[in-house]
Parts: sequence; structure tokens; C-alpha cells
Amino acid sequence: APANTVGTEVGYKIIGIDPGAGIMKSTAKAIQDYNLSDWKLVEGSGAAMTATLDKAIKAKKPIIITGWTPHWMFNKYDLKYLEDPKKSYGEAEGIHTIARKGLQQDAPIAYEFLKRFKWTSEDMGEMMVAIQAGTSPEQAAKDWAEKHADKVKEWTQGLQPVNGDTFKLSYVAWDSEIASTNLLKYIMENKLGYKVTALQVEAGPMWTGVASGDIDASPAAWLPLTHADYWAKYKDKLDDLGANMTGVKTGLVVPAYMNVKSITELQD
Ligand code: PBE
Repeated sequence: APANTVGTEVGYKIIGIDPGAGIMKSTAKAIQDYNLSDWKLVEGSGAAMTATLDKAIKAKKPIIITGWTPHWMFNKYDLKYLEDPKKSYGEAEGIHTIARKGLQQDAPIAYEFLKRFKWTSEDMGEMMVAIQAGTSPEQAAKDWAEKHADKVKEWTQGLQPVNGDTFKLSYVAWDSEIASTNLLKYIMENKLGYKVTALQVEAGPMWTGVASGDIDASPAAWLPLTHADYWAKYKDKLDDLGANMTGVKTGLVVPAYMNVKSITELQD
């Protein structure tokens, strides 16, 4: 097959993240859907991916990454999603809060709060940008909660604080989920009287933990497509509290200076 221009520029490599991430499965699917058999999806982590992106942009070099919104990288760099006419990355996607079975009975205050918790990409973006600029996630959560006291009040209004009950959240070290989890922890500890542990785990254990009841809840379930495999496997063993954010997105992302618009152009 004739060499593909973009493929040659980036060595036929797509810079991915942790293998358990849904976006890695969507990208494997895109590679099939678009016949990109010459391409390789490189495993790593969210942090390694953004470090590689930063290096490429500083050198004005071409790069293709697995990206998602909300993410601070769209504030920091001029980036674009490649068009995905075959919808390998799905369409309307949301971030759901999931809870273990029985949580409503065992921790009704936490349950009600988590059910009410809904915010926007702009909200999360503020926290992510602060964290990326060097503010600790704990401090960024406190700052956000103070600045948006009206929203916090809406989520906690009428809920009688508990007296130091323990609560376990789990999350994966994706920048978006570092933000949401730290915000929940801050509010639950400072407004609702819980003692919260936020366990950082891989994507698989995040889902199995909630399904097995070891973890009380997680705000990091991307549905319906990104975590479709996990959802299919565990949906009967957990409680879906609904979307805490809508209008989120995943896909292949490149610097705006690259001369490519669609995933279809990556084909030989
Ligand atoms: N992400 C961010 C995750 C969900 C949150 C899109 C990288 C994924 O599973 O792909």
C-alpha cells in the first residue's frame, strides 16, 4: 500500500493511555472500522500522554493522541478532534455516578448527595486548569466549592450531616476524574460529616470494586459507549445514579497545526 502522509509523519503511532481505559477499546475499534492495520496504539497513562503531547507541541511536531473533553489540554493547547464519520467513539456521552447495591439503605445522606451531584464541563474545567497549574487537587476542590457555594448548597440542602461515617470512593488517575473525585471528597467531608477515602485504582478494579460492594461509589463511569464493556458486565450488580455531566466526548486529537481533518485520512 502507498504510504500515508500523516502516518509517515507520526510513525503510524497513536499515543494512548492506560490499557483499561474505555478510550483504548474505542481506539482499537476505530483501527478496525477505518482499516488502519498499519497503525499502532501505544499504551501508557494519562500523565505520559500529556507529557508526550507537550513535548511534541513545543517542538511543533505532529502527534496523534487519544483525547477527551473535559480536559485542561484543550485550554492549554490549540487542539482539534479528528472527525469520526463511522462513530467509533459514539455520540452523546455522559459521565455517570455509580454506587454499590444497598448504599441507599446504608448511607442515605451520601446517596442523596451523589444523586443530586451534577455539574458541567466548564465547572470541571476550572478545577482541572487549577490542578494542572500546580494547585493540589484538595486545594482546588476547596477553592471550587467556595467559589460555587450556591451549587454546593443545592446538592447538600436539607441533608443532615452524619457523624464521621466512613465512605469509600474509587477513581482512575485520569485528570477529569481526579477533579470530580476530589470535589466529592471535599464536600462529603466538610458539609456532610463523612470520613472519605478516595482510592486510586485501574479502570477494571474501579468497576469490580463497586460491583462487589468493596467500594461505595465512583463518579467516573463514562456511558453509554466508553465503558460499555464494563457496564454490560456489572450493570446488574450496581446502582446507576445517572449522569453527573453530559456532553462529554472522546476521540483522536491532534494539534491544530496538523493538516488532517478526519480519521478517514489515516487510511493508506
Ligand atoms: N477517559 C477519561 C476514560 C474515562 C475518563 C475518557 C480517558 C476512559 O475510560 O477512556
